[in-house]
Amino acid sequence: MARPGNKIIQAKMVLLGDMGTGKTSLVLRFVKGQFLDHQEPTIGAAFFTQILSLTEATVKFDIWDTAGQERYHSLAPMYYRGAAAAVVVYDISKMDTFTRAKKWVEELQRQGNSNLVMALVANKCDLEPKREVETEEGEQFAQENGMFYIETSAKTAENINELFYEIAKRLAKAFPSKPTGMNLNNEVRDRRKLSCCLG
Ligand SMILES: Nc1nc2c(ncn2[C@@H]2O[C@H](COP(=O)(O)OP(=O)(O)OP(=O)(O)O)[C@@H](O)[C@H]2O)c(=O)[nH]1
Ligand SMILES: [Mg+2]
Repeated sequence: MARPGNKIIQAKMVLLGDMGTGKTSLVLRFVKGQFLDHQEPTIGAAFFTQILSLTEATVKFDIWDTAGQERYHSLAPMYYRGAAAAVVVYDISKMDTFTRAKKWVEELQRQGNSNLVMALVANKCDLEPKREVETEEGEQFAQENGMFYIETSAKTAENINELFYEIAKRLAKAFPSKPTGMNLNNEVRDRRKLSCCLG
């Protein structure tokens, strides 16, 4: 629950990345605390919600988990348009998924939302013996593109909460804490702020 005076931010978040990189698994770990060894490929996209309470704000995430298969690529703009945060995922054990992640970042940048909070997620870090993408490569690409970099495992839950907390913190920072609306409850007021700022 939000404390009095604590701002509420409703934020659209999108997950992008090659098929099988673990997008759905990351979201299911965060939202439901579960992991499936045989997660079905996503068809089109899936929608989830989750609330995170920080000291400075309560963030309500509307999460669009897109399908990585190439045939769904053309749907992606529907999901990243108007997003406040984008999570681009690759699998550390497959170099081609890192190549695909770079393409998603380029596509997001062509959309020109400079306020977008972007995370580069190197998932499946439990597969260290099969690693094909070195930490430094991911870190460097993230740094060059104004993203934050994090290594996760949906399987072991490593860094999953950290990923979403970091995004929430960055979103909270991006929104001014002084209320501007009149006679509105926090939620309506902050929704207005978001719709004006995030398009
Ligand atoms: N070892 C390991 N396997 C994982 C991890 N995350 C996901 N997987 C497995 O990788 C496979 C694909 O995971 P999904 O979450 O379906 O991947 P996705 O990115 O949503 O795939 P699409 O929906 O097709 O785009 C599943 O069998 C998962 O169990 C992880 O961190 N470690
Ligand atoms: Mg999926």
